[in-house]
Amino acid sequence: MKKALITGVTGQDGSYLAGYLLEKGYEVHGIKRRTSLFNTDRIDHLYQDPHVENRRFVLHHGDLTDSSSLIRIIQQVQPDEIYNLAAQSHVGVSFEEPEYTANSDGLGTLRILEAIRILGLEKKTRFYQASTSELYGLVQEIPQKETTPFYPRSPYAVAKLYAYWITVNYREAYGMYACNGILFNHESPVRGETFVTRKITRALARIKLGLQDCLYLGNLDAKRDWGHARDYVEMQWLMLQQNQPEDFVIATGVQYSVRDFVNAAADVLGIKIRWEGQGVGEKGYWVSPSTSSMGAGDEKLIVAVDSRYFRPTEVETLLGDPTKAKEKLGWQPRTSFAQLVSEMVREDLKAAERDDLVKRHGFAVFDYHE
Ligand code: NDP
Ligand code: GDR
Repeated sequence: MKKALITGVTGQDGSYLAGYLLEKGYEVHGIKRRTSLFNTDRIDHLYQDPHVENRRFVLHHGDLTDSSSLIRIIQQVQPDEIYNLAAQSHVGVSFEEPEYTANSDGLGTLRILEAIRILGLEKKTRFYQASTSELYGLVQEIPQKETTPFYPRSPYAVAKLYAYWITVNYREAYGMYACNGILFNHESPVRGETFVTRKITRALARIKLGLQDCLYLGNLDAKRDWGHARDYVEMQWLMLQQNQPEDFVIATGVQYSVRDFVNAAADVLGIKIRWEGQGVGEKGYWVSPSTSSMGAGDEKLIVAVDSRYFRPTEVETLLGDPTKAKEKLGWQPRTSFAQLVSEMVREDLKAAERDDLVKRHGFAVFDYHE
């Protein structure tokens, strides 16, 4: 039975990958950080009681900023494959926590590679690094492929640039099977709530049910190549099953703006938006057919641009060219943009309906701000 170790197992990709590898018959080990509240919501469905014999899903406490924990866990598990998915993964937050982001996302990668080497596992353990389309930043070529020059535009992207090159360096210097998946944005119903797609689907579902008034966003003109996390984790696994380690771009090859995403999500909910103004003054109004409380012809402000969500340096446009992955890995994204948006909205609508039920039965009168 093959053993895999996943850092960032409690995150979006970690949860999909753990499920995928368990289905494939792997023994899966995950590293989670110590937190004051439970942080395992995304993997609770995979949980196996530590008292059960021969369990195939095991969690370890550790942190990418703590070499001692990484060496201990890798020594204990002796994994065939390591997937380094852990990161401070929010680009906007990286401007506020640049040093921590460099430590966890940049040096964290080095710590794992060094642990593999110190433990003499260079020929046994295959290593996957979660690289990112953010490396292209201020894009030098459209669409972006494996050979497109990098131009990172955030502390996050600069940290990930270090991680990318240290992975290449350990492959070349020590003959390790180490590779980078340069993944473009991928989303799902368990995407973190502060990334723009999930922020939109969650807020519009709540607005639809009257639980929230307005959705505040930053740059509506930013364009991204959005795929589904479920599809992308399969490529992470496949990259470690090749004869030679290589780096691959994984993307859909189709691009939409943030405003397109808002319109698509609103569409699923039967909300029509009229846009007015531009830049920081741009606003989106819910137009008829709308809520029962609104009269004919009334409009309701539901989207507004707030400059606090703008970044000091923005990545305006990303569009991937996944030709290499198509040819060598047989990559074919299975989920379209419309299907992705629809799945996310429907899941958030279910959650909003639960909240609404609680509220209508008088349980949501408690206000944390009172
Ligand atoms: P998430 O933010 O959902 O998950 C990140 C994971 O890393 C969480 O489990 C988090 O733990 C953990 N983590 C954060 N800091 C540390 C640390 N210091 N030590 C140990 N664990 C830590 O990210 P995604 O699942 O979306 O992304 C997975 C990886 O892929 C990340 O490296 C990201 O940068 C990269 N990536 C993501 C893309 C995307 O579109 N999703 C595209 C390209 C690359 P906790 O749950 O406790 O917060
Ligand atoms: P990104 O994702 O920065 O591409 O990084 P995010 O969803 O945060 O932003 C995408 C674009 O939307 C614009 N935007 C907003 N973003 C957020 N978060 N909140 C807003 O209110 C908002 N309004 C507009 C952003 O400016 C940006 O242009 C994600 C992460 O998963 C990284 O870890 C990963 O490496 C890359 O995708 C590929």
